[in-house]
Formats: sequence, C-alpha cells, structure tokens
Amino acid sequence: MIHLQRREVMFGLAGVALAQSLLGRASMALAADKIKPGPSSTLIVVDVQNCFLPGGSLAVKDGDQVIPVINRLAKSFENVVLTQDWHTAHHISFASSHEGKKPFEVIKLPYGSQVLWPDHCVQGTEGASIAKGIEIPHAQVIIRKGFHNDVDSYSAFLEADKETRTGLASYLKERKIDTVFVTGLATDFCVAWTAMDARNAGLNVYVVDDACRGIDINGSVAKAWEDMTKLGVKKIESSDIA
Ligand code: VGL
Ligand code: ZN
Repeated sequence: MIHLQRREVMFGLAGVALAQSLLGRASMALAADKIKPGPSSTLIVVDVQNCFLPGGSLAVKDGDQVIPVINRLAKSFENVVLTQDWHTAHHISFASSHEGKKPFEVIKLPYGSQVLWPDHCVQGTEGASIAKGIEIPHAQVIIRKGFHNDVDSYSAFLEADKETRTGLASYLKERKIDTVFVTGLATDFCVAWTAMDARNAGLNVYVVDDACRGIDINGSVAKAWEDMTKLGVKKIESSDIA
C-alpha cells in the first residue's frame, strides 16, 4: 500500500513537471484559477425539457445545444439538481386558458403581470420529459414547479405569488450547499429567476452562459443579465470550471 502511494506521489510530481514544461508557467496559473466545484456546490439544470427544444411547443432557439455542455459540466459536480416545468393541462400561464388571448401577450393576474405562453410542459406528457440527451445519472433531486393551476413559477425556489416556496432553499441548506451553478433554459425566464432567488436565499450564484439559451422577447435576455448582475449573480463560461 505504502509503496503504491509513493509511486503515485512520484507520478504526481513528474506530471506537474511535465505540465510546466508543456504549458509554461502562465497557463499553469490559469489552470489553477479555474473554479473547482466541491461538496458544498451544486449544479442546477433548469428545464431542459422537450417542449423547450427545437420542435417543441415553446422552443428556445438552439436550446438543444446546451445538452452536451451540461453533460460535460455535470461530471465536475458531485451534487446535481434538475428542475422540471410541470404545469396542469389548463394552466393559468397558457394563452389557451384565456378567451381571446394569444401567446406572448401579457395579462394582469392577482400576483402581478403574466406573459401568456403556448401550452407547454403539461404534467406527465412527453413534452414535459427531461431531454433524452441529458445524461446525469448521479443527479439527486428533481424539483418540479408550476404545478399549482393558478400560479406560475419560473423560479425553482419561489412561485410567482412570491409566497409559495418549492422547498429547494431548505433542501440545499440541509445539504450544506452554499454555492450553485445555474444552467439550462431559458436564460431570461426560469434560469434568471432561479439564479436571483438563489441569491435571495443567501447562496453564491454562478450562471454558466454557454450552458444556457434564452427566449428573448423585446430584449429580455439583456434585461435579465442586468437584473442578475445587480443582485451579485456571476456570469461565467463552462471553460471557467475545472
Ligand atoms: C419557461 C416560460 C414558461 C422557462 C417556463 O423554463 O424559462 N419559460 N415556462
Ligand atoms: Zn412554464
């Protein structure tokens, strides 16, 4: 056993020397600067569901391109939470639930203004399933949201009434998680609201930009980044993670 450990140490030192000669000192420093997620970090994969992929009922442009990036990232995390938009068949956020209204119109509801969407992510349907390409067998929890018929929930923490909690903040607290990395769909809605509520729950929050895609209605992606930045959400790329 001891012999084996020594050999590993020697290999380790040889490896560092080799890396230094191949990469030079500057890139060694860069490699060391990468963020290494530990046991107190969680990757949150927001709503990578069929309805939000090209061909889906609320397709996000290039939404499928986040899949390989997220699969690769997930290998760096021991903790992963997936979320699923999970609506009733006649959910209040659907334009079809409001006589004479069309998708992407905005209406006033008791809890505030609501964008009306095409029907999407109805509980138990194929459209609501997590995309087949997502391969994260070690994901530990799936948070479903938007299942109350009369309240939407972009955020994985707090429903749109700003009162009803999903339980995710308490779960992360019990698991002693202090840092989350948010990825998925869509940047300007469920990703942004999840990231901002994570900040409001006192967590360190990174949004991995190349692991997200937006819907972008009237500049909503730029606005979402403005709001997230104000709250202290940090924007990074997947290449920043070791
Ligand atoms: C989403 C609109 C409606 C999202 C969910 O996942 O960003 N957007 N429901
Ligand atoms: Zn929805």
